[in-house]
Amino acid sequence: MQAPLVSASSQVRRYGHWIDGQPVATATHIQRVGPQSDDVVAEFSNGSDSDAARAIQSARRAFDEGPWPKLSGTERANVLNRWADLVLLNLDHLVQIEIAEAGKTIRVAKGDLEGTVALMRYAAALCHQLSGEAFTDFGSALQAMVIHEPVGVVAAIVPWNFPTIIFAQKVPFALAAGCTVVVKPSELTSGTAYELARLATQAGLPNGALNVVMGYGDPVGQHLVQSQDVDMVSFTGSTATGRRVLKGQEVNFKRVSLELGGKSAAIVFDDCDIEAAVEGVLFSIFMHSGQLCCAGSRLLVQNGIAPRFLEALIERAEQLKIGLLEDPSTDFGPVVSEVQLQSLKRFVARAKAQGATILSGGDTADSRSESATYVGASRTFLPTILDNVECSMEVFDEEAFGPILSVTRFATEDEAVRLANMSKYGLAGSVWTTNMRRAFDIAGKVRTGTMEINTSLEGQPQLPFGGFRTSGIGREKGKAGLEEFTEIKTVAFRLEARPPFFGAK
Ligand code: TXE
Repeated sequence: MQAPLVSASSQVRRYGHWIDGQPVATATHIQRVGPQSDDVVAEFSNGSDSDAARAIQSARRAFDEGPWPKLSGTERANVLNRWADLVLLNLDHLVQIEIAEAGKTIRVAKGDLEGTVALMRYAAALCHQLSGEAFTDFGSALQAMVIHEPVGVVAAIVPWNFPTIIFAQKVPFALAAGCTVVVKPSELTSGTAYELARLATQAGLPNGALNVVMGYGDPVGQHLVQSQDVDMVSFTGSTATGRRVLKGQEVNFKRVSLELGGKSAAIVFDDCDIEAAVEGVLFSIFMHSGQLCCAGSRLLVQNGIAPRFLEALIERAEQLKIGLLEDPSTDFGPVVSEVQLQSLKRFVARAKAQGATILSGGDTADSRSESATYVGASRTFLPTILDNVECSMEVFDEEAFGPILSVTRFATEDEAVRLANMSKYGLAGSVWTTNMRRAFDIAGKVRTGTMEINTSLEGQPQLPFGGFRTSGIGREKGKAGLEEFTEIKTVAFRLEARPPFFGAK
């Protein structure tokens, strides 16, 4: 039987928390005005400290007393696979929520949900792979094992840009390791987290193994970060909030994984396949209106090809179709909120004042006559390309978190590497060249968690994701993404009594 939403009587979905396998109503709600218009599209529970505490206690009980951590890998995998099946069955509903709350185009939203299912199935397969090591070379009297145990109760704090994918990079992996989880979705996009948790219960996940508590970062996120009953915080969001999460551990020392910002470089050489490079660069900065941490937001282009490359890039950027998010031919949509929109406008104004040249975009879509009639035009920031960006400018290394590409030219390979590494971040990047020796050399020299050669934004579940420097700590996805949610335990055992260490009694 499907548990009802707290209220689904009108177009506006009203959500409670999901705690201990059931919906929990709250007195007050956060109204979500959708990215596309002034309409309220959902109401999320405005969680309190006591709601957060209740969700933590539910997860704590499920870990300390419940069956989940003690199940076999096969039993856990069966639940995760059934969960993935249910997500597929409910895909259209989940896609509609992502369109309404996150402002995704239908193509991006579908891709996210399919990616979510793939991550769940991969995590299910990993349930069988929590193996350890055995040490048998200490002589006949002693042997030892090194094993992975679930870390315990995990608080998964999720941002608004990829509410399902980021959820799925954390939650199924934590569950596969035998942990129990409390999810705190963004106050802008909480709907799919609730739905995914409801479907998990339907798939047979024991009550309390996955809880969703909605609300603002303060108090709900803050409570999760500080609680003594939470063993690990897995956080994705801004570098500033990531710092607060780390500071919260001065007392507790709980495990923390952080997936934060980026200012990734796409390095384009004269000898690249120009058409493929243009499409790859375009995709990596303008997908979901550039609201992704691994966006290729810095273009480093070699002098010889720069004029031709930029001409082709501008032409393609200006062809991107802005329109109704539900229309499969729409390429590009609004940014998530008015706050974010104003921040992008100020960012471009500062870049201009510091000497950058706007080659394309720089304003909202209602400034372009052919887009002016589209209902979300005034909330859509046009694909923007800024030229003549120097290392000293803010735009060179600050994350805009929107569709803004900065362009810097280079002459040599060494200069390209130096510019790419001139960043406080180290999340991702790409290199575009037909010279494979050079490509691998550069992939080795750029200090980021992911480097791609002649491609961008490959997000397969097998590939670990995370950053160097202020881009974060730890890895999600891949086998590393499972081990992240485990503690290592050494178990030594004597087969014969050890000779006494101290003198005779
Ligand atoms: O992020 P926050 P916001 C960047 C982007 C954006 C900026 C602000 O530049 O403009 O961050 O966005 C919860 N303790 N990114 O405000 O604050 C919060 O409720 C615990 C990059 O949305 O980092 C939400 O669930 N949790 C990013 C989550 O943290 C707290 C994606 C992220 O919110 C908290 C999104 C606290 N004190 C924005 N305060 C990326 N790297 O992918 C807030 N939260």
